[in-house]
Amino acid sequence: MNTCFLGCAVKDYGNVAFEDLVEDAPVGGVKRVRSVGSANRRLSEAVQAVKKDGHTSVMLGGDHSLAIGSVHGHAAAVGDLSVVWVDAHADINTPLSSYTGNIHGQPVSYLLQELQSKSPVDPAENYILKLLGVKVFSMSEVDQLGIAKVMEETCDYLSAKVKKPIHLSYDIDAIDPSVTPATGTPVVGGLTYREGVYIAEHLGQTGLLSAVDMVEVNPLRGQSDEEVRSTVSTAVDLLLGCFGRLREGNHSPDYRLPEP
Ligand code: B3U
Ligand code: MN
Ligand code: MN
Repeated sequence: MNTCFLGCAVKDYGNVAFEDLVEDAPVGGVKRVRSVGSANRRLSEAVQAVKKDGHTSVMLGGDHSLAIGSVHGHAAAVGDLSVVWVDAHADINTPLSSYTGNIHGQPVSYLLQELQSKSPVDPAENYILKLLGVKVFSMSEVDQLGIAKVMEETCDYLSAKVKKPIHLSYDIDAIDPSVTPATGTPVVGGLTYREGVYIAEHLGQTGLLSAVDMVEVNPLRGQSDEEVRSTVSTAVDLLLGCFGRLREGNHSPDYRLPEP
């Protein structure tokens, strides 16, 4: 166990070893079902082990389909959760509504009980979000309200009834590609660095953060060392924000100016 400069104890549980399945033909247009299924089974077990040891889980990825196992393992260990999904995409396609067949566009649909019996309902993700009444803030709302108001409303919504542990699933492609270009499906017009860090800091300060996924960081997609550096260092800053790093500095309240 190591201690980071924020005073948090850090234990590295190591990489989750995934099976390399050569035979993994698409099922009804959905790609790599067996590989993703087996990887998520192992990841779920790994997250359960972290939660049973009493730690906050941090999962670094990787394809956002990994959130299926991460949220599953978290819920299996602690019960009811609030999930906050920060993303340029909704990731709520069902196997039949998906036009790409990529499971990274579908994890939320597998996690929602309401979609298990009537999957799929409609090709449009927007339709599904409205149908289920999922609380969503789009980029236009971030522009209209400002990130502080969006996060205030998010946390009011989450704690309206009971305060449940929060699972934050943070897709790096939610941040504008001018800052985090090394990712698989960048979308122009995303969150600024400061908005992205604010989300992390605000959720960290609730004291309810119980698991964090930081995903779709893909150094192979960077066009230069600088693109990779900027993406990775932003991901690190987002994680530090979750764990209490303050941009004004973490100063001890006992600090006194040295006497001459
Ligand atoms: N909605 C599209 C695109 C996409 C979703 N998530 C990512 N890309 N990273 C899909 O494939 O379902
Ligand atoms: Mn995603
Ligand atoms: Mn995305």
